[in-house]
Amino acid sequence: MEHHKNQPSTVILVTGARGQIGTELVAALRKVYGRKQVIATDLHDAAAIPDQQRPYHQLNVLDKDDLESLVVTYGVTQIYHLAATLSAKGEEAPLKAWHLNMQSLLNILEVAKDHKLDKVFWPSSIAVFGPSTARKISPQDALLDPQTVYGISKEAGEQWCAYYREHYGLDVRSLRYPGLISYSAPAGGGTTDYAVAIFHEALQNGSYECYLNPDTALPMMYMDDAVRATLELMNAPKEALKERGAYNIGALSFTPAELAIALKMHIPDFTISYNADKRQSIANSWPAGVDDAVARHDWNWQPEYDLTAMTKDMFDHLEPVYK
Ligand code: AKB
Repeated sequence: MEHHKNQPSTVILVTGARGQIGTELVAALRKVYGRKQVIATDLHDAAAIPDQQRPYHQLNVLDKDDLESLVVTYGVTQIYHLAATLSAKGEEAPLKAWHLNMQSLLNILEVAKDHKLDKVFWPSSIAVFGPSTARKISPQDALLDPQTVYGISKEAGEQWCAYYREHYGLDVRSLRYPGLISYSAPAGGGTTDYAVAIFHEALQNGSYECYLNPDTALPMMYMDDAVRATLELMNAPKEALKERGAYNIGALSFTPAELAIALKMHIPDFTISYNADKRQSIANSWPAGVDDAVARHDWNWQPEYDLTAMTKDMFDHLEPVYK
């Protein structure tokens, strides 16, 4: 039976709840379902978590017994599994990243299957694409040839999700997130993180040294759009979702030079310099944009934030912090 979003029986567990996506997704889920219906979990010590951010539990997603005991104790009906090591950090310790990303997903899928959970959300990424994908805009059904361990874990994860869906009837849903831009929590360990760091450095120092070349276009999205996309996908009727893997979702595509121009509208004397590092080769393997026609068709996906609106909203929230 599908739980309607307003039924009190919906209990959601979120892993990686203190991360860049988790911070905002937990808040959005609590608005819809109520605070107590959303159990936040992460590696941080529970003692440090303020009351208004509870229920919160310290959880290492590699510990399947702990995960299972939370699911049973709270009568969890849905899991949003966000904990992962991202692309740049993953290259520093590939086997560790593989183990975390894959084993945690398998733990979630197993527990969800065994306890007959209603739904699971697991994010994939544009990191599934590689050099054989059309550089300008990647189709939904592109050949996946990821170049990073993170990307390989996302490609394999898409296959595992499809396996559990097909073999066990588990309702697991997934999006290929582009680089995400937000003001609440820092991005960490990704290749697209520059698009968040640049705002903080611009406001703090008036300048930024970018680790990608000026003309490196990548798919990006404002967090409000990403959170809305996630909730819309999770609330879409199951029969409408025809995609076997994860859905491409597009919003923005810009280069560091273009983002710098948008920032200059707010800080006219902002300066940017470039000093490409290892992350450049990861960025070079990703497309500049994605074709999201299938998501638009299946569950009416529509982005709302363009570059100007995103930049303005970032400044509206961050300017008071640095005053
Ligand atoms: C990263 O840069 O690794 C992530 C992603 C695109 O999945 N932001």
